[in-house]
Amino acid sequence: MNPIVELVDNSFIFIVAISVLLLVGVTVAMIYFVFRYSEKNNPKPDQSITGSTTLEILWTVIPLILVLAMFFYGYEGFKEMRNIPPNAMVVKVTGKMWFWHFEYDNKKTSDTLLLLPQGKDVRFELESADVNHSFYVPAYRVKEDCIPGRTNHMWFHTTNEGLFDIECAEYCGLNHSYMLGTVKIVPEKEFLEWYNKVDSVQAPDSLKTDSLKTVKTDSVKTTQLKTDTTKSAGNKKDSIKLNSKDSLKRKEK
Ligand SMILES: [Cu+2]
Repeated sequence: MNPIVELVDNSFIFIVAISVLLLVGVTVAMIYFVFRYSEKNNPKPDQSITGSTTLEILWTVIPLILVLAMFFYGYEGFKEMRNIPPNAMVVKVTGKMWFWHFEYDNKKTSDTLLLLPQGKDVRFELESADVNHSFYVPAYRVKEDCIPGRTNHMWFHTTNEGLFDIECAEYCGLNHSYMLGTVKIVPEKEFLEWYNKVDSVQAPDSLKTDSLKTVKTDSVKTTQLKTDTTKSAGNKKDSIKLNSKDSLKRKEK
């Protein structure tokens, strides 16, 4: 299991358990006191109750221990979140109004969909192109602000294959609630196939033909050749047409 997920869940369950215990304890005591010390049952107020040092110490020390325990569990999770493995793969995340932009080490980019290999440590470098955003991946229990003019860091270890939500957790304007994305975790082989595939780019205008508007960067030269052959093929077609017209004319004659 992912260490961050485990630690965050432990501290969450610990805090919820203590909260539930306190809620139940306080509620039960309150209901008991309502009946036990009601005016109806005690027409004359009891004047014998005085201060108790033992009680004072108990209700100071017990909550202190509980709060320190909550801090301990929280801090364990925080340490793990800050302890970024040095050889983790890096993805640059840029929050923009209103979508997520991802850039990998080899300059490959994508918007909204974040493809990651299974079983890897991934370090995110978080930036913003405009206003404050917050990169939040609930399934991995991580959330970190994207602030213009600075780079924040975050990481997690990818575990199960599948699709996981990305949300913006910092109100960032009109379409904040639509600033969603998806982490897609796939086997490493499948990821590398995508990662090593060169993105298609727009061909320069001089190379554009009607049927071929986008070409791969590494096949630009081939395209130029193809364009030339298309032209000469076109010429041939024209000449064939001319010939057939000629022959028709001849037939008419
Ligand atoms: Cu946002």
